[in-house]
Formats: sequence, C-alpha cells, structure tokens
Amino acid sequence: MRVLIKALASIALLSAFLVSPAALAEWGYNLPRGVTDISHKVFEMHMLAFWIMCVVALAVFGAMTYSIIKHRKSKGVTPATFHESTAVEIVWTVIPFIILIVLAIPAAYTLIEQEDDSNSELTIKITGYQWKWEYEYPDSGVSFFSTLAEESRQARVIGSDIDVNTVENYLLDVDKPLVIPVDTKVRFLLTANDVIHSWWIPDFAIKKDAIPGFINTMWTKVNETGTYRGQCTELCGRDHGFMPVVVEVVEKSEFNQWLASQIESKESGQQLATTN
Ligand SMILES: [Cu+2]
Repeated sequence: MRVLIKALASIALLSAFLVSPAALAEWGYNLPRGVTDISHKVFEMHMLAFWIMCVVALAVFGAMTYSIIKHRKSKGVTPATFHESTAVEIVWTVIPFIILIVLAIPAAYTLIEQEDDSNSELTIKITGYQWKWEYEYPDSGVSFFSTLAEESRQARVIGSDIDVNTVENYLLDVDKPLVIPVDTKVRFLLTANDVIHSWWIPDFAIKKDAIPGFINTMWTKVNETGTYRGQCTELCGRDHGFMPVVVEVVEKSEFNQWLASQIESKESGQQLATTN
C-alpha cells in the first residue's frame, strides 16, 4: 500500500512538471525567458537540461520502482548471483557521455558569445559602493548614483509601521535608474570602490562581480523596451539587500534626448558652481 501511495505521489509530482515551458515560465518558479538573445539561449539550454533530467529520472526511478515491486521478497523471488556485465557498463558510460556532449556544445557557443563584447555601440561604467551603484557614460561625461527608492527606504526602517506589501516594487526600486537604448549593444565596465558587489539583471541573463581594483566587462543587447529589475548578488555588508539594480530600456531617440538633458543639467550645474 505504501509503495502504491508513493508511486501515485511521484506520478502527481511529475505530471505537475510535464506542462509546457510557457506555462512553467508563467508559474514563476522557472528561469525567466528574458528579453535578450543571450537570455533566450540560456533559457533554452536550461529547458534542454531540464527535460533530459526528467527523462533520466523517469527511466531510473521507473526501473527502480518496477524492480522493487516485481522482485520483492514476499513474492518468493531469490536474488540473482551474477557479477559484472560489460554490456551494461558500456551502456551506462556511453549514454551519459552522449548527454554531456549534447549539453556542452550549445553551452560552449553561448559562453563564447556572452564574453564577446566587441563591436559595442555604447559603453557604461558601473561602480559598486556600500550600498549603491554609480553609472557613468564616459563618452558624454554623464554620471550619477542610483540608490534605494525613498518609499522602500522608509518602509524598511524598523518601527516605520508601513506595510511593505503596500509598497510597489519593495526593495526593487531606485531613485534614478540606469537608462540604455533598445536594440543597441551596450558594454558594461564593472568595478567597485570598497568591497565586492555583483550586478545582476535576470531578464538580461547577465551577472558579474564588481571587484575593487579590477575592471570586469559584460554586455547586453535588449530587444524590448521596459523597466527591468535586479539586485546586488554578492553579500557586501549590512545593507546588501538594499541596493537594487533598475534599468530603463527606451527607444534610441528617447535615449538621445535623455542623454542630452543630462549633459545640459550637468553643464548648468557647473555654471552655477563657477558663478557662485
Ligand atoms: Cu553590494
């Protein structure tokens, strides 16, 4: 009876997984599909590995369950006494080898592509601080800090009496997001000013450590405009959970306007400083 209950529970669990990838993605437990070609490739590789694992699990646990039920002692089955089987050993070496090759080929191609930041159209320098990000557009001299949004900041204080569930994008919102143009290959130069941080946007499938004294590079080319959110993913001290990453992806013309306005406000600020 117990075996039957266990078998039924396993079937129920498996059928929950045997739904389409789209439904899985909507469910919220799966890897996000993302909005870049790289993120799509990462998602497809993840699904390929997932289905291979499902087949392997089904075959292994199926054979195991069948053997346990069919050859149980209470039925008077006596154990086999053979030892070693070259045929079986060849089969269970060759099958995993083939699976590894099938997984390694797309993984190698995607890894190489992920690291290739050549021919980028825009460069942005990202610096991690305890506990905020600085974004710099070296070609235009624009730079600013991006810190936790005021609503989240107030709600996180102990004794604030603000229900965090009422705060939209709690701990995932900033005062000034990074702005990048859509359909443009953007290269990021990543470093930190104090301890190691890590810059991550799940929808772009990019995440890299920001290390003091080192410049790491990564790149993205986003296919859809929108607001994308991520977090610092390297435990960097007391307020590690309070330095989110927000990226605004806008049309190219809108981006140029935004950049021009940033340059303008920077210049007027400088003028104010000299006249005073
Ligand atoms: Cu950090």
